[in-house]
Amino acid sequence: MNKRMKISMVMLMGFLAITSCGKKDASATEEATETTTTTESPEAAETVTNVLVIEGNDQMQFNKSELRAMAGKPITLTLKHVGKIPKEAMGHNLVILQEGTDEAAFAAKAINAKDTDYIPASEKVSIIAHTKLLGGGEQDTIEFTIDKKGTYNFLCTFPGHVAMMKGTLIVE
Ligand SMILES: [Cu+2]
Repeated sequence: MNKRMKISMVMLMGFLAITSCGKKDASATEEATETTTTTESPEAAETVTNVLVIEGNDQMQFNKSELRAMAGKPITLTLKHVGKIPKEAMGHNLVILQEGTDEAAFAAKAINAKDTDYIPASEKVSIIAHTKLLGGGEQDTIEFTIDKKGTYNFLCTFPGHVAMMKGTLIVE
């Protein structure tokens, strides 16, 4: 085998190793996460649950309809718009409402709040927390704490999106 061939063989093998490794790593991590959550004590699990990540896409969907967090501890929530359409046409936000808020009435008021990115100033008391309005490729992280255990509705207030983009945040 001449030197040049050897080099290209080594490079090819290195490339194969990287690509196959990447796949292996991903499944190994998943397995590891599963085992740790089952073996860890409930106290240890609590510390990881308050980091929430949710995605919105160009099909007007969140990738989760249920989020869970612990009461009385700071919650870090990241909304990622994984689509490509700008916010003027496919804007997404995530607004968490106080318990007992009439979601339909809230969304109807939000439609008229274009100047404030569809966050209606008159309804501030009904809002626990909200992200910015995002376009494709953008993301926003917010931090808030909910002391009272309960089930809180969340929604995207971009006009028309609430029909598809809503869910519940369960605080335990
Ligand atoms: Cu939306």
